[in-house]
Amino acid sequence: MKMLNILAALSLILFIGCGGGGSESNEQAGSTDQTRSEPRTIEVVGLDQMKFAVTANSDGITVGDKIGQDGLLQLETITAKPGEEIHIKLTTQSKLPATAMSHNWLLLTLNADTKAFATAAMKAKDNDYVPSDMQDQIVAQTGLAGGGETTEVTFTVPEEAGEYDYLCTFPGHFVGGMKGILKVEG
Ligand SMILES: [Cu+2]
Repeated sequence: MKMLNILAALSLILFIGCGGGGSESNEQAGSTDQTRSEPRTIEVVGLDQMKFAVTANSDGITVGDKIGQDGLLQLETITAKPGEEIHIKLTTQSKLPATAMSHNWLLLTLNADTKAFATAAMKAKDNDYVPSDMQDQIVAQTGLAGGGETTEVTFTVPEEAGEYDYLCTFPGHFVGGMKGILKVEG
């Protein structure tokens, strides 16, 4: 943990030191450890069909059926290493008003009661459908994104191996299937 933070800080200093202009030779000279401290970005699309989707299959995720337009695929599982930095970039694809169709992405703790969390969330409209008395069950959360909007979060994958639920807490979406699993493999 601490080591990763130090590496992240070091690579930031190196980056600033380069003036951000990006001297390619310097970047290539960077050790693999520094490369690994860059967050992994996963671009997720939120659909009216109440599903998380991605544009293509890739390493570190598993996908299901095609969904929506543009050949999107349903995102089912994200596989991650303990302590890995992940950047979720969620974009809502919808023509509906935000009050009728918005999405968020919340990762819950290993022992969270996801169903109870989603039920409580429905009553938490004033807090963007995040139950404020259940903060201890949240590992990471984005804001709400209406049609055409993007919301993001970068978080550190928990150290404990296991299957962590993620979901959208907009009313009805969890029950509709807007959920998946972050598999932490030690
Ligand atoms: Cu949703």
